[in-house]
Amino acid sequence: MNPVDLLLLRHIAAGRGDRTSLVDRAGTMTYTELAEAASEYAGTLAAGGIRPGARALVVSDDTADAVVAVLGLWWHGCVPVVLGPMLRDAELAFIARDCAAEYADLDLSRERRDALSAALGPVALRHELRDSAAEFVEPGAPAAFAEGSEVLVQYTSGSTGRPRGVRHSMSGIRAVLTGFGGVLALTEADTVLSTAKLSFGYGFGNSLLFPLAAGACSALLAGPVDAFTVITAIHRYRPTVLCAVPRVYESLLSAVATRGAAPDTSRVRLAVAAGEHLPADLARRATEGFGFPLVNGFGATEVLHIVLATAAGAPPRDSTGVPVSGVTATVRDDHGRPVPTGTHGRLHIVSASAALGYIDRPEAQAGTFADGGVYPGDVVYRTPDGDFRHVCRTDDLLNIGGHKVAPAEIEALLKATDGIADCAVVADRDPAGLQQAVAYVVSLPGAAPEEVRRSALRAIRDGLPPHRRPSRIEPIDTLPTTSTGKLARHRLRTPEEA
Ligand code: 3SK
Repeated sequence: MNPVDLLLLRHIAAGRGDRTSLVDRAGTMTYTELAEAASEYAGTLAAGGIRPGARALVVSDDTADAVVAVLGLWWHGCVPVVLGPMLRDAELAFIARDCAAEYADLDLSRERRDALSAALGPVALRHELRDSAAEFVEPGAPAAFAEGSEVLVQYTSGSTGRPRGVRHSMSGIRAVLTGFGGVLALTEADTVLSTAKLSFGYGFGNSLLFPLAAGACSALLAGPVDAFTVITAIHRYRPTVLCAVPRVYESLLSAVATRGAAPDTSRVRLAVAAGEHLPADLARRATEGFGFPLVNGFGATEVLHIVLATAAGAPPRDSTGVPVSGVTATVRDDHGRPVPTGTHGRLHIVSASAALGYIDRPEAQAGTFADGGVYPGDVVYRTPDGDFRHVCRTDDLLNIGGHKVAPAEIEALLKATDGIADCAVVADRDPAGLQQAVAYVVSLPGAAPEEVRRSALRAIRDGLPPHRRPSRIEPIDTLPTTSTGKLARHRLRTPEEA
């Protein structure tokens, strides 16, 4: 079986080839056109001597070309690794080495592509292959992937800031299609718009797996995600299903409140919020303000997509939901034993969507993939009516709009900045209850605090992509420590985060 059988060829065989599969700023593509483009892409890979089974980077914003690349790689039997263009060159080079990528399709400016090509090492490059392929190789039938073999790698942040490659299987893809796919219940009549990008597991499912499996249309949003671009996309594509992280709904509500810029959501039959904690008040305001049912989902890259979800149409409340079809969720103590209702513990998920494991991280793998399932790294509890409630992460990772941000990375950057003696980065809440990062900075003796703050801001702006920047820098005389002299992060956090 190949994902393209499930996502494309089945629809064509059933006579639905002329339906629209994708729409982006460049135009639309039918299922037949998408299959032709993917098979042609596979032909170029064959002509270029790319080995089926090779891991292949697709560095791109959300465009039809990126989807063609993923499907073409699958067709040829390769393993796509989709990455966003906002990653820095050093991070892309790290990932290329980490997953031993043999091929890269870089949808970047020519200057960036040229600079990056050298840093990627011995990787065949799409733009060179396309220019040099001597002859066209007629693509064959899609390669067969065994059910338990690797078909997809997605990168997620580790608590040290070193990203981890998560290896997914064909059976994992099938499991999310019947799991959270059952909640979405997409049909050919649907158009899905996801503001979460393909490079994030949430967006990959929303924009590629679910709509194509259903024969629906996926509307792809390239470029920055803000209230203006999202409202424009809603008007242009008229989605029936809208998927976003909670802070996008907050930004839409605030655009309505401050500028009267209400999106026309009359066609949206279902909206999904996932990727970060959804405050109950935001769920209520979004549902009332836009008039659509809002499903709150909890997912993790290690289980491919959403595994807990609230019921569509249920009154908004502070709930992380219940397991979707095919998923068993329990709350466990540090020894892996289930804890009673109401007691905080580690969320443990058993699902066929569980990944095969991490690339080359035996220690992290042993901690996460354990006790017959997956510990995604979250503290939760269960209410007497069976609902799960999210409490916090088990590690220090912050979750800013779905981006898992490692404080260690920001701290290392700031500690190397002139005038800074020490620093600690912790989570805080903004007025809407959404998580943000705050950096507490201790100045070196004699350094002027205002000057230090300015250097810190400069270092953050120059060294971090926008989604990983702290929203506040706070000067502090000394960092609090525990009795053993370790940093007492909990004393810097707001009570909700401690
Ligand atoms: O929140 C996440 O990290 C996530 C990851 C993959 C798929 C879906 C979600 C919500």
